[in-house]
Amino acid sequence: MDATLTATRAVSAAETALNLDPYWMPFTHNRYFKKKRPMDRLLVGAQGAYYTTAEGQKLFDGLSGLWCSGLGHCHPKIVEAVKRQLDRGDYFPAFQVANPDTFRLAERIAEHAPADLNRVFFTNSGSEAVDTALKIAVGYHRLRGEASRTRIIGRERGYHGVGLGGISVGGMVANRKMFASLMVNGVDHLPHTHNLKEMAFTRGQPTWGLHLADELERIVALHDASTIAAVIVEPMQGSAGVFVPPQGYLARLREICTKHGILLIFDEVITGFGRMGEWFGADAFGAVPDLITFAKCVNNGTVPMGGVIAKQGIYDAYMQGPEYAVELFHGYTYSGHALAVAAAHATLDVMEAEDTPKRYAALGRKLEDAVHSLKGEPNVVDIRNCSAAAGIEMTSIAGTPGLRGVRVFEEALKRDLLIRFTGDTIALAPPAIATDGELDRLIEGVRESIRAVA
Ligand code: PXG
Repeated sequence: MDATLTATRAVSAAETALNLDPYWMPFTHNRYFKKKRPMDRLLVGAQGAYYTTAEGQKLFDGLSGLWCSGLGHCHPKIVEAVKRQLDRGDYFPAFQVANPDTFRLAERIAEHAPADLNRVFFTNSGSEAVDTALKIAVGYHRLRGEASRTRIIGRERGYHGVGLGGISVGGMVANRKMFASLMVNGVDHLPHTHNLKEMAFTRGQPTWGLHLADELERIVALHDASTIAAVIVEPMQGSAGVFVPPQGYLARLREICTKHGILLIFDEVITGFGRMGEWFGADAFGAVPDLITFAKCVNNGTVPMGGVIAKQGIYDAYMQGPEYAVELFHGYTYSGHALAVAAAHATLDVMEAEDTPKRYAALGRKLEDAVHSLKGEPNVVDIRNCSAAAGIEMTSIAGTPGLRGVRVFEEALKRDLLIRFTGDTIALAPPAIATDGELDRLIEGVRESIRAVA
């Protein structure tokens, strides 16, 4: 027997006795998982575009981790950079001192960011990035003598992480309804832009829906611009199931925000760092926000990292009062953690050398054709795609919303595919390194899985 096989079996035996009870799994059906003990869902290895399960099964990574590992897992250059960093230093405090590599990373991120978004604040997650951006926006207006601008406008079906700010401006009911008493005051929401009747099976950006950006004018008229600090949207709504912005929609939001002195925040936690075929969704969709939040692909998901990129004018507004005093009372113990910074430098090295955004664009063109070939499969009511991301929406099994999603997910696992489902919608976001053959297998596996649950 070969050595790898022996090792795999040994791991598997240990996992069989695993106590599943103490770990409260995030965004997971805990009871179902623990009752079922799915060995094909215990992941023990990650290399390139594949995971290895406790049973030794190889699973293709259909969502690039959770949208974060676009260059493939354990990229040798990133692994090497993190290991090298550990030889030099593990942790440096972020308050009042800093590691020079953090300054260098901010400079590199600013170079890739659109227009004059050139001041970078580091966090450890997308949720923290969102809360940070909201605070920066509200503080900015106050510092400029417009303290009445405190409202934030989000969007229905938006996902901005799980911080209290993020769920307040977010628009996913399940994430909000339990925590109403904790929500930030003074939030309103734009309507979401998805409409099955008008745009089902659209390739790329829908032509219908631009008028929904004008709803912002209505909201501004209702509350008065003098009370509104910022609008926050994902350029492409990822978590809700890949909702692609209608043509011209984001540029129209930009126009309205500018007209009323409202800051525009693009939450680019998913769209940042290449997936949209450009470095940022702002570039891909032709609209420049005032603040960008990022996380995930900034360092290929290797070490937690997120952040906010601000226009210089926003940063400058904070630079007042005595010079010895702190300007922004905000930051995290692990802001700009040395290992995350090292991983990010290596990630940017790879992305710059290989022009990763272009690879995503090329992958996206193939994904478009491939995923739309699923039209006509049982229960499929919509297929959406946007560069290297796609959503396949299915009807619910009567009376049990979300169950079809679970079942298709499980069928896909049997076919060596780890895909993502949200409700009864499948999301696909293969890594930039996915080959044509892998893309074909992904789509054919999804097709078989959908049929198996028909
Ligand atoms: N903003 C956006 C736009 C996101 O997509 C967050 C903020 C929060 O990031 P953190 O790092 O705090 O999780 C996200 C996260 C999915 C999926 O399956 C999406 C996310 C996370 C996990 C799963 O679509 N997005």
